[in-house]
Amino acid sequence: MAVKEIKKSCCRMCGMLCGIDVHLEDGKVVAIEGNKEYLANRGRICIKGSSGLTQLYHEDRLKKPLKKTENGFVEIELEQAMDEIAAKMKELQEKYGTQSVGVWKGEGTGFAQQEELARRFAHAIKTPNYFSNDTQCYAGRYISYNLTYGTWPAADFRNTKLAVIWGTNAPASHSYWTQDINYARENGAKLIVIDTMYTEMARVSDLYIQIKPGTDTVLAWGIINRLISEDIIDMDFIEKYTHGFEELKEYSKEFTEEYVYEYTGVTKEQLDEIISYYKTATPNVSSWCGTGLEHQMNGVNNVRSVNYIDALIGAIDVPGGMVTLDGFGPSHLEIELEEELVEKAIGRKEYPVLYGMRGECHTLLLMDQILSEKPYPFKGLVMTAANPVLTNANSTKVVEALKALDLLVVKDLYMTETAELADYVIPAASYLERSELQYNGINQIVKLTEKVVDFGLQNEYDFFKGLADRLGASDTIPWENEEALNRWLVEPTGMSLEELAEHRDGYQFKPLTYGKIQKKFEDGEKVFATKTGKIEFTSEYLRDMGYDALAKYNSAPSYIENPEEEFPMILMTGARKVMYFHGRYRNIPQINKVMPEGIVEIHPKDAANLGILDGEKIKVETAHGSIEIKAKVVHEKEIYPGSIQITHGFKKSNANVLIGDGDRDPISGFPALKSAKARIVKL
Ligand SMILES: Nc1nc2c(c(=O)[nH]1)N[C@H]1C(S)=C(S)[C@@H](COP(=O)(O)OP(=O)(O)OC[C@H]3O[C@@H](n4cnc5c(=O)[nH]c(N)nc54)[C@H](O)[C@@H]3O)O[C@H]1N2
Ligand SMILES: Nc1nc2c(c(=O)[nH]1)N[C@H]1C(S)=C(S)[C@@H](COP(=O)(O)OP(=O)(O)OC[C@H]3O[C@@H](n4cnc5c(=O)[nH]c(N)nc54)[C@H](O)[C@@H]3O)O[C@H]1N2
Ligand code: SF4
Ligand SMILES: [Mo]
Repeated sequence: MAVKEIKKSCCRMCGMLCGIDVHLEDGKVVAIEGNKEYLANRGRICIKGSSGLTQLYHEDRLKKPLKKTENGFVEIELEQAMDEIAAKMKELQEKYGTQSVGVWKGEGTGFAQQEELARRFAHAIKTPNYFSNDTQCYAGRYISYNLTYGTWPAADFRNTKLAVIWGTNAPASHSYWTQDINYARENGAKLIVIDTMYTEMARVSDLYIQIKPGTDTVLAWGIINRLISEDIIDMDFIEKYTHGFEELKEYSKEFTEEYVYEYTGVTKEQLDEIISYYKTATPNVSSWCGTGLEHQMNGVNNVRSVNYIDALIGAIDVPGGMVTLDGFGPSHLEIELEEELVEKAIGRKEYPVLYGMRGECHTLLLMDQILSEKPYPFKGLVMTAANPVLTNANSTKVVEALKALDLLVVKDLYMTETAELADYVIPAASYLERSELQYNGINQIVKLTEKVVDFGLQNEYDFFKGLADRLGASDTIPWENEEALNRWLVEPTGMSLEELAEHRDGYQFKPLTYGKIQKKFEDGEKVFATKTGKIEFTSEYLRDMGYDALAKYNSAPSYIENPEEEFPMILMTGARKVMYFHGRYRNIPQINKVMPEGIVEIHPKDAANLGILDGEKIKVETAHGSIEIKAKVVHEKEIYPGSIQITHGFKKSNANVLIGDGDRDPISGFPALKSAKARIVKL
């Protein structure tokens, strides 16, 4: 009789961290199912989640460290690899300065402790140069919400009366939110979806607004203008908790209805309907801004202008609105760095808000600095859980720059497109081979994931600890192993690791509560961590830095600002497909067969004009590069006319070959991944 057991973890095949039951027989994983008790996903998982089993035992997984030689990669022992990597880092730091090496953590290991650990390691070895996928993801929105509220309030979808979804397709990208939104809809809530494409989310909405790519700020200001003039705002809330209303009101007058219709493609009937939904549901309205808004020239202000709407109607800390969350209160791994080194952080001068609020250096500027050696040489990069050859804007430059390094170390599960460029490739232990703290925001849950199996592969902690020890930074990364680190992390919470481990279905440290800000305010506490202590329509922090204090529409997409006849189409990239995750899972058969190759989605009228048939191989060209790719002629409702969409992550039709790194949001420095200029050439 086989010994059967179930271990409880969190799925990390994407960032949603669904609760999972991992079924084992005689120590071997035989199935992964959703954990029904886990509040976030309530038992459901997606095709990626169940495919965690295929990934765990995949024959392509790296098992031995590899070193690049003249004859290609050769296997070496882990200790040797770690010794050689550390020796090379030391040599580079001695020769070019401690800042000449850096660390890059990708989406593969996520956030929370893994992000903090990677940054701590960088600072421990005296370099300010910590990079991550967050210079193309999340940080833009983090900045936006924090500029307005001093925190990022969460959308309370389950209890909402109106969910407003801007540039996100939850069924593909944020799985269980769809459950939450559907739950609210069953209780009478309405759903507005604002997207350039008729997505799965749009299909179940009460109102779908097809917007012209990159113009969301204009629509948001148009809504603001109407809400103010029709007095659908909450003046008590505004007077008590906000700052900058008069400036906002004045600027909103520029967004006349005619201008909004003309500019965004939204119709009068649609705007009227949006306003009537707000009127009925206010203040129990929750909104979410996806990367559809963030991956734009005006990304930060897109999101801020949407924040304004929520604040104007007083949707803050009310049921079904935007709620401020309680934290679990663990220790944090961040450590300070000397000012003299901070000043050398790559991208800090150009994007001080990004560095100031996130402690992130800029990956796009890194590529330029590697190639130019200006303002100083950058020579060595330790990268874990990232595949920027497929995921960073301007792949051609990424390849050139990574090749120019004296040392590139990549830690991954597989030999990726980026790992192929490395001097050393270190096999990684996956999420099922680690134990770490994972959180769920809106449900206020913490979970210590169970290590399910052990193949003897090195985890993230041992990697950084091993390098720190060899580089004389043991004092800063002192914990003996991952468990000791976890123990230290939970210390201030009053809960021991053992107690936490008993909550195998996740521990809800506090139920969600409303009215916190009102209560705090009355108690005379500083409510919002902004400069004025209020919700800031005008950011005084931005004003001090020389930016416009208000979220103006200053940086339109380049296809509007600098139109070029030879590139008449608008190129959007990266719209999520449920089965893939960025560059991952092309090697998982049950996933790959659903979508074996990249496609460019195109409007039937545009296809007809160009004489292109569904399924035909065509060429997409931009000023930065060209790819050959299969055309998918979609239904006329499905995509904004004149625009095309390519999901990134395919090696043969790499969307990021087409995307330049020059068009950037002025505050976050994010590349405009979703409104580039392109043309289509028939082959
Ligand atoms: N299956 C799967 N899930 C994922 C990921 C994945 O790769 N695969 N990635 C994860 C990560 S790291 C992230 S950051 C999230 C991102 O998840 P989402 O925020 O949902 O991001 P996208 O799918 O890139 O884009 C969302 C929508 O924006 C629309 N859009 C494009 N341009 C515009 C515009 O100008 N205005 C508006 N209003 N809409 C526009 C697109 O049509 C698309 O439907 O997904 C996460 N979840
Ligand atoms: N054109 C375009 N480009 C985009 C986007 C877009 O919308 N359009 N979206 C952007 C966004 S939002 C993001 S977040 C980035 C993501 O970009 P990346 O950070 O490069 O993310 P992935 O491609 O998912 O690569 C993660 C890697 O981690 C590895 N991995 C998985 N688990 C582990 C582990 O436990 N340990 C280690 N060491 N490695 C592991 C995987 O095998 C994979 O190779 O892409 C961005 N790129
Ligand atoms: S949505 Fe799918 S891949 Fe993402 S955590 Fe949940 S089960 Fe895993
Ligand atoms: Mo992301």
